[in-house]
Amino acid sequence: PFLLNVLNQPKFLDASVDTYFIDEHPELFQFKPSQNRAQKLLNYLGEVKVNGATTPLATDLKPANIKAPIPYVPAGAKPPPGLRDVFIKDGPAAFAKKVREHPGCMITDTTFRDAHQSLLATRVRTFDMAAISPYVSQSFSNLFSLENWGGATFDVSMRFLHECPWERLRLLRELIPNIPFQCLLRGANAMGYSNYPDNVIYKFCDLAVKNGMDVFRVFDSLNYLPNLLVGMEAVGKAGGVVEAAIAYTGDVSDKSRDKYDLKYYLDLADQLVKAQAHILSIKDMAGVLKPEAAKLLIGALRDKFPDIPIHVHTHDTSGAGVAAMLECARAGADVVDAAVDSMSGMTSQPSMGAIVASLQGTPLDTGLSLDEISKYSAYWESARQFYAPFECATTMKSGNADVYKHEIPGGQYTNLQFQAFSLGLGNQFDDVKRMYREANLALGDIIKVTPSSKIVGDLAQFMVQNKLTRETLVDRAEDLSFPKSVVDFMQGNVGQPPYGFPEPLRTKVLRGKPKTDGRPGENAKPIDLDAAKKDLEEKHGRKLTEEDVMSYTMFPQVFDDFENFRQQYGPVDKLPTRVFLTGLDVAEELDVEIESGKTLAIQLLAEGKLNSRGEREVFFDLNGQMRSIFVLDKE
Ligand code: 3PY
Ligand code: ZN
Repeated sequence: PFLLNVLNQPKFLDASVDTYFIDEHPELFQFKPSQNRAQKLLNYLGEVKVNGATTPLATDLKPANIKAPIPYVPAGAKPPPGLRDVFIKDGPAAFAKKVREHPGCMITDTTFRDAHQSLLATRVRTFDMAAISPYVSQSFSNLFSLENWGGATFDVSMRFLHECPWERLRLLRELIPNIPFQCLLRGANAMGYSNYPDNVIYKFCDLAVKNGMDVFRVFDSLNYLPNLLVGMEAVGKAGGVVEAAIAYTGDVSDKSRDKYDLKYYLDLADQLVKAQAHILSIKDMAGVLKPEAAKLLIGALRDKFPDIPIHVHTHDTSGAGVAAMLECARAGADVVDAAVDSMSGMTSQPSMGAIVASLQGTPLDTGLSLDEISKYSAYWESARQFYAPFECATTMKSGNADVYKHEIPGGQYTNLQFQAFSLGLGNQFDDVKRMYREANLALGDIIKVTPSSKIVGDLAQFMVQNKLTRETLVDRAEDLSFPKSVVDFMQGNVGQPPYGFPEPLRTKVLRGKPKTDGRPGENAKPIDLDAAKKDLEEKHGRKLTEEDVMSYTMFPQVFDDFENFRQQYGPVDKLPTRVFLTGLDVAEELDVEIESGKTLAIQLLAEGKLNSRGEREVFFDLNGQMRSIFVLDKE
């Protein structure tokens, strides 16, 4: 911009300044053609037309060519006040107090995060969330929170959707100012799959709050307290609501089980409450908290901790999710998780409509309206069809109470089932589930949630491949080449499991390799984030934000690929989902609002024949003008 201003100076134009410097440096005028966003989007649409989806589609199913019905919201309507107003005005402690004093049972809506992580491979795009957000803000102001960030959404949004998770957060915040936002924080792993230096966790939480996040559900995949504390402290320091989560496994209603009994949960809860949690959460990631167990566990927690709000998360894998959440509410939980009806059930959360209807007119009434839920559900019933290529329902037809045996988390279950089917082993999925149980027991019966669930999954697969049983695994352990995740776990790099490591398996796997007995990230060197920013800007040749640096720090390769992609193809997140996934049909017209008040009118006119360079010319009408681009045909 500086040079261009110089070139426009009258003195320069009438040649009254000395231009030798410019004459001697012709390279200053070799500008990289600055491609505008419209041109970049045409590149994208051309690429998808010629070479197909840029994000791998999991099945042959096509996204539906329909419109999702958005309920009417008067333009400029001010959203009703919600709980977020309390948080903003009076801070997290007052917020928690208000929640505890509320007489009814409150709901967290997981539709924007865990529901699609569990049903649609985490593929729901900002575009479809934003479209319904004004309605959510108007009609669901009584929610405790809207879970819309964290877990797998952070890396999947960059990796497969080519969109920025921070932009998602900011846009939703703008559209929904009144309802608290909730994210899932993997303790010392933040949004990732292994631990980061503490300064990264602190900076991440600080930025998340600044971008609009409110409630952080902090968990650790082994319930390892030191890992949990890092996340909790980082959230607290950032000014967010610290929701400390205990991952639930086993069955407290089964007296014959000696691990993960009531005492285990009460002791851990005690430590979390002492560590300044604002809210206590039970995170039943597999959906194994039976109604009877829910009554026992939540009842005992309520008795022991009368002042702290209790929030329960579950999955409906067995089909008992609604029943379990009702028991939780009756036993004194302040908040339970649900997904809107059309995005609920099976490995997702239980149905919001069912829970709301069941509590209606009772002292635990949620304050949500069934009519509004019905419209919200109709929207997602349609919008879900854009994601048909990722639909878990292609292989999963119903709930299944096997989950009480294998304890596979909701998000992982659909992944494993999908893998089994795509390898042609669909009919052996039962074996995979049985082996998952065996692998878990071989590892000492651990808590299974990201990333410990992957360790168990990797070992299960390894046992199937090598035709091992739990006994032969231990017998032959010294000669086997174990998956890296299993070795890592045995080294203590994930944390310490509550009941210790399995012996003699650990010694046989490690064969003298070093072990960590404390917190794995304790001695990790801080990352110099300012230096990282400079390097990253140099690498990508443009100014980047602190948020970009954070994305890069947690997912270097994923961020680099994403950054290159957005430089080449522009704001693809502004395209409707069907078009994003499978492109335009010939003659189809599309309006793309690339920013407020700036809309591109695009029509695909034709796709040319293959030329001698192996390219095809794709013709568009852009805002009334013909444009064409050449795309290399990769087939
Ligand atoms: C995640 O870590 O992504 C989870 O959803 C755990 O349940
Ligand atoms: Zn979950």
